[in-house]
Amino acid sequence: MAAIANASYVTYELQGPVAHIGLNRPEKRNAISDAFVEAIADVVARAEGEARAAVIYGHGNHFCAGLDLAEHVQKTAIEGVRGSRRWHEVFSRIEYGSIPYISALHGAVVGGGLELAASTHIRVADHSAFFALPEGQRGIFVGGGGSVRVARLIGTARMMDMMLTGRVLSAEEGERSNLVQYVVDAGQARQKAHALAEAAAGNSEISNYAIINALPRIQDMAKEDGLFVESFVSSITATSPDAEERLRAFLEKRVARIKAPTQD
Ligand code: 1HE
Repeated sequence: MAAIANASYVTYELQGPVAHIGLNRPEKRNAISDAFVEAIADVVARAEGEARAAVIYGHGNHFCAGLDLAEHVQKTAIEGVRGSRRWHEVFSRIEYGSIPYISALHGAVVGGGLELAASTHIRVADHSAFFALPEGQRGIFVGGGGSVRVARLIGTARMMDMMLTGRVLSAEEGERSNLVQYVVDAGQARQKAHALAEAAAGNSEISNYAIINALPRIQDMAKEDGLFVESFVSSITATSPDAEERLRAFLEKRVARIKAPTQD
């Protein structure tokens, strides 16, 4: 039977153009059950309809402990396959949606939690964050897209090390491994993710759509195919009225120039 979404597993709040999606099962370290996946699907659909960007974060001391092992222990093979395919569907809606998702990571970002984070477009970790793929120790395998998304982020060699040996990466190691793009002080990840989401929300919608949907697909293409597709995406994006107005705004000096980064 299909799981029914339970709204209390996820909090949702719109802050200006940015939807804040909070994983909300802290007593089980935000472990993701079937009903929890449906709750994520519901809020993602809502965010797509009304927000220009979204932040995903965890309530409590951890981002997410991954798959609900208590529920998983009783599954048959076909139930496991269906469950995994549903995770793929929901996480693909995030990865190939029309708004950017920024994950704000703290505490455990483990197994399916790391797979969820890998489906977002930018990852911000605070210093408390740690990353692990304990599937090997649990006698299972990644099933939420990790073999595709995590492997593309950090490379198969690093992922194999994590899965075979149980290696746990710190926030800094995560940044060095290309798993996260920002590391901030403890407790600051959501705030930083919000600032990044607001910045992305200010872009042209069609540019964001192209960035989110074309970049990962082009990465999977042969070089010449990627270059060909890039020309079309580039041309279609540039012919939007929004692009014309933004280009004119630059030429007429109505918008700020790019500035060199300041040290913070
Ligand atoms: C859980 C889960 C879970 C916690 N499923 N119930 N994921 C893992 O192998 C990670 C397993 N969890 C942990 O290693 C730790 O719980 C944490 C490092 C995340 C947090 O430690 P801690 O000391 O803060 O919490 P805790 O005491 O271990 O857990 C609190 C409760 O949450 C406890 O339940 P309680 O009834 O005894 O209070 C735990 O049993 C429960 N809990 N994590 C179910 N994951 C699509 S395929 C993806 C495959 C995977 O994700 S594999 C990785 C699974």
